Amino acid sequence: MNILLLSMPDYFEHMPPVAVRMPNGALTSLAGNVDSHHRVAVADLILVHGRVRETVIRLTRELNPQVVGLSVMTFQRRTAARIIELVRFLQPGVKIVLGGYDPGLEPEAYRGMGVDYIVRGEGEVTFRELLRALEREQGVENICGLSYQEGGRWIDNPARAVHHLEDGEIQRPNRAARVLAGYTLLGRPVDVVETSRGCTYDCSFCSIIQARGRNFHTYSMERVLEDIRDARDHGARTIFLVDDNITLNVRRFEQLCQAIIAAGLNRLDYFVQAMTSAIASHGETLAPLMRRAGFRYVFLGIENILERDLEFLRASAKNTARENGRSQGNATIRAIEYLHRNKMYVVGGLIVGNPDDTSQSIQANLAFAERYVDWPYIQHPTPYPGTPMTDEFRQRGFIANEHVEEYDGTTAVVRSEHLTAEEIEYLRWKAERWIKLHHMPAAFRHDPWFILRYAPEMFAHTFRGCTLRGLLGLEDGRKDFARYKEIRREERAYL
Ligand code: B12
Ligand code: SF4
Repeated sequence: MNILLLSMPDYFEHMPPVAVRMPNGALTSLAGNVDSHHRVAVADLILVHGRVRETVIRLTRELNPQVVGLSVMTFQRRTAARIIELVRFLQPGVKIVLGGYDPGLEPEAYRGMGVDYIVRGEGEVTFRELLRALEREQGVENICGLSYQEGGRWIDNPARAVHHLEDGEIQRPNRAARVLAGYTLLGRPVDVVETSRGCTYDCSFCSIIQARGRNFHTYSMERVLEDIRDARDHGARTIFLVDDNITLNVRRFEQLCQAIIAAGLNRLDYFVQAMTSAIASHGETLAPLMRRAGFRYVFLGIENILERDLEFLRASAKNTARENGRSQGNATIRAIEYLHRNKMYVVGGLIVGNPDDTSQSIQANLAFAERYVDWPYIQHPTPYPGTPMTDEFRQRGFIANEHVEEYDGTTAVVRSEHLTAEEIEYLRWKAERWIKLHHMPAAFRHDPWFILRYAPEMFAHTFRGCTLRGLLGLEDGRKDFARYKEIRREERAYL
């Protein structure tokens, strides 16, 4: 069968396509796990975000797919609906399959969209079994993790158990299936690699617990190294490790760093997401190893610097430093110091606009970001399907915006007890633009040609909507903000 797999073009404020165009790891993993006689094409539509309609038409004509799969996050739901409509029009008999966090956690939202199947949870085995059933014209009632229509009503098969990656059943991603080019992270070709799946924490803003429960499974070190080599051989110079929480097992993470060094793969740049507690508690040995292995940017899940907010986010435990099992207080500054001492950059993940936030509590977090982090990645709490936070916001009547295409993390869609959603977003937006500029000299030293060439575009993106008068304080900054919001609204119409 011919299979076309698409990821959505929608991006959010911190990932302007001029600087960041990341591949979707799910699609190549699915492509690597279908039976080998299928012809699979993977298209990450972020690579053509200004030409989505033309590209989908072209690919559908060229490939003539019998199956089209879409990977969708919540804020991409409206774009997914439009792509489904287009594909249906072009190829009426095609089978359309959805997967990813949003269809998996809120399948009901997709039921009127002309979709045939929804894969809930991990997709490799479910998708392979679905293709086999379609090919053999068999029923799908025994395929776990699948939702499908029968006689006009939707049936949800039982959930599929979380995969134990250790058994080697899940094959490496098939990167050769990609049919579009141009992935980049600040000018360097980038690829994504997984070393583990899952997490045992339960932060209230995270979709993972509802999606797969609290567990942690790992691929073998050999497989991880082969995967990194494959990414490199396909042109990557930066590797983004997309593990949910690689720092759950620090010992294994240290072994991974050693294995990367021993295999000579440390000339690549690495980007990883980490918990502050793990870095603070093990930084003495872990941070120098990470540096030697090539880690350059570490996304730290700081979440918030105030204990009250950390409690709401259920993120206190993962931000507590420990020594010999005893709490040593908040881990954030210690983690940042270890990373900086070892010449790594901190991407600071913070969440502001929580239910009891005031202007002062938000400002305290923004001031912290300005002082300590290299690249701010500040978001607002967003009521994604199935997160504990969503229930709480709903109960308190704080959800101010039900347009899910705006649930991108940097659009405030919930208010706090003291502030409107708009005010929360304005405070963050106003401060964060300037904090981002601090990192430009470091980015320039690493990739001077890219920065020279694209700095004007990156600057224009960061300051969209702003006038010189506004920037100089001669005009109310809220006018700039209103223009920015309007530009953002228009940008969201990808096709
Ligand atoms: C790594 C990561 C990123 C990276 C890389 C993204 C990329 N291009 O790969 C970065 C940091 C860039 C990122 C950014 C964002 N992310 Co993100 N990210 C993740 C993370 C940690 C892992 C995703 C991953 O690659 N996993 C590995 C692959 C193999 O697994 P998978 O994606 O789960 O796919 C499996 C199944 O879902 C399924 N499947 C998926 N698609 C399809 C399609 C078909 C057809 C089928 C059959 C099956 C299927 O099968 C796959 C294989 O088993 C997740 C999850 C988490 N626990 O937090 C969040 C997550 C996906 N991100 C999320 C969000 C919201 C974002 C952002 C909007 C903002 C943010 N919070 O950072 C931006 C948007 C990016 C953009 N487009 O502009 C949310 C999505 C929530 C939702 N309900 O939509 C998650 C779940 C985190 C959360 N908040 O809970 N993200
Ligand atoms: S530690 Fe990270 S992956 Fe784990 S529940 Fe919290 S946010 Fe999600």
